[in-house]
Amino acid sequence: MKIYFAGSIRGGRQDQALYFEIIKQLEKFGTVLTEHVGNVKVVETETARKDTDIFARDVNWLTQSDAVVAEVTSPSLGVGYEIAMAESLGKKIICIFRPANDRHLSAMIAGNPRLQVSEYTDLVDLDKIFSDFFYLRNR
Ligand code: 6IA
Repeated sequence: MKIYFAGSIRGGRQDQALYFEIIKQLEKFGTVLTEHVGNVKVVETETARKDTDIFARDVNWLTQSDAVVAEVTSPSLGVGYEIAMAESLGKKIICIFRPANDRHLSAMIAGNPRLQVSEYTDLVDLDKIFSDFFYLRNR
């Protein structure tokens, strides 16, 4: 199972430590192609790469992936774009979101009946959400 994990980069890195933990959890279910999303140094290490190379590499990985897991709590243009592209490619997709009073998920994600959006508060919730997504939905 090749998993494409999408999380905010230029949209804001406030959840980076959480992404790192989510990626570790996802590794129980398959190979995560996009480990850099959880890397504390992604902004420094990736600045040497050209945006055109980043885009081409990510689209290639997205195309190869079997499933896309998108953390959508921090709004990110790149993550939204990846979700739409994954939908067009017919990928298995789950969006995970941490609700809060001052946070509202975009209607373009929350209102799409073809997307599974799962709300969570912590990593313990994600364990069950991911098990259901990767195991139950395959049967
Ligand atoms: O719009 P955003 O930057 O928040 O988009 C984040 C999403 O786009 C992630 O899910 C990644 O898959 C992808 N992405 C955006 N930027 C990069 C990147 N380097 N390297 C790999 N994937 C990326 C950008 C580094 C830059 C801040 C210097």
